[in-house]
Amino acid sequence: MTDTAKTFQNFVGGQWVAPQSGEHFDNVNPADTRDIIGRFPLSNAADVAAAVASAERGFELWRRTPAPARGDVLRRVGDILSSRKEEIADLMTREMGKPLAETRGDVQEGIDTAFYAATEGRRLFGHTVPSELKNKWAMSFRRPIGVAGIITPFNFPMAIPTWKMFPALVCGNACVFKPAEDVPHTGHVLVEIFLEAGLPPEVINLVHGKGAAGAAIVEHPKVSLVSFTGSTATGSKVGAECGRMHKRLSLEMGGKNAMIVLDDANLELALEGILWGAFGTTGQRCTATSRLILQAGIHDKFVGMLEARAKKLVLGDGRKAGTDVGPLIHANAVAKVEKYVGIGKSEGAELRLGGARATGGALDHGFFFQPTIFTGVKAGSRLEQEEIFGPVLSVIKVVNADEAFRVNNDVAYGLSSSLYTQNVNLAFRAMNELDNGITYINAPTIGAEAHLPFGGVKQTGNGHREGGWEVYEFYSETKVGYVDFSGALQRAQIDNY
Ligand code: UN1
Repeated sequence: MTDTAKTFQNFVGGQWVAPQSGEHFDNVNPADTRDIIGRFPLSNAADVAAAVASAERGFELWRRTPAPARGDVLRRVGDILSSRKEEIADLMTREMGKPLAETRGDVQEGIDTAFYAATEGRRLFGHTVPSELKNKWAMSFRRPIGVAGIITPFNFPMAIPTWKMFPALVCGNACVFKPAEDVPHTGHVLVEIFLEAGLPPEVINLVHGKGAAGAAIVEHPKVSLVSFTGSTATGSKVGAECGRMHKRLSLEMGGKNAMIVLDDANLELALEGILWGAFGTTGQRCTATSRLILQAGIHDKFVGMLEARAKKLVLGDGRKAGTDVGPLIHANAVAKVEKYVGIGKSEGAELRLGGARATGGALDHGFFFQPTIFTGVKAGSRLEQEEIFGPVLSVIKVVNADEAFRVNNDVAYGLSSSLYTQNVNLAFRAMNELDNGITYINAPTIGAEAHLPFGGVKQTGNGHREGGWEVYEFYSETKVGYVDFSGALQRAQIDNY
């Protein structure tokens, strides 16, 4: 099949071009590795340099385009995404694996982000405040920054690039975009849509490739800001380089998110929540529920309910009706999950379900792994502390809410958390006390909406948020203007005191 696979190009300098490296890599369907979607450029530093030079030209034009007009382009992007939602979801499932219902949601998140961005072009608020001096005005306003380096992960092939690029563009920046090497087709289609919507060509540049291309973007002196979503290990390297070069940087990294179920919880509701939170997207979300903290009174009953339902989850090709759980993204992901199953066993946790690759029939051709549940997991063990990014759930038993909150907080990450209870006082205490960027009450750890700030504390991020109103701060620089119309020198802090 490789011979018939289409060869794709980068988009640099306002045109579709072959990589200067001359090299390509295969984009493979993780549900069936015999299915090659296409060959994509394995770009090098020279490709990135050409993309940055193009983006600098694009920026000079785009920064002078009024923000409401920039927003109009994003509105057209939203319209096109809406009209092509089904077709794009299908190609996303083919290259990424998650079931169609999930890739439809992923496209919808892009649509929501587009329409929010479109109207933000008519806000981008600054402040006008009184001056301490007579006949003088003081105000703040937003300026674009320059060339934005956008490096995105495989798990939300549409939503995450849109979270970053739509606000970057509305604020007047130009982009150099490198989608994850596992999902380049979605990145290609998104760039086609930008162009169809009327984005001036050099404002967007697409450079496919692997880590070397990402590193070249981060290291390029003319890339003024970087937004990266991926592993904490890679994020540390990106952070060190951006620190050295004084770049503005937004990092969105790992999670070890917990759902807490207390004795008074609605267990049926919590059961639906944990199945979705732990095994949706095959556990490959930064927000996936990878720890289940159960109060002792309902522990055994709830584990029984969970096991009975989890073993009925249907694994398969996400494009087939009836599939609940798709494959992992690649062979390395399978190896990592296998490694953590071994770690869990060696730490004395009890393997209650799964723990191995899922095989037989069509599954033999993909990267399928059984939904896996460990009970008796000790707080502080590696299984309980480290991000796995797969369908592995660790169950921890606690005596009360205080202990549950402590266990939730005692990890290096802090993206999302969840509490199931009927007790309104505990619900509000949890929102104050759980060390996460997002806390859900009576809902699982996944399901963030595009118009609210998204991000985490501790090792999950570096203090920035995506989504909502906050992301517009990241993609713009605040400038202050003073206008003195008194006709005299007025010295602040001196002449008025
Ligand atoms: C991620 O977890 O990698 O909140 C992003 C959610 C989605 C986005 C998740 N809207 O689950």
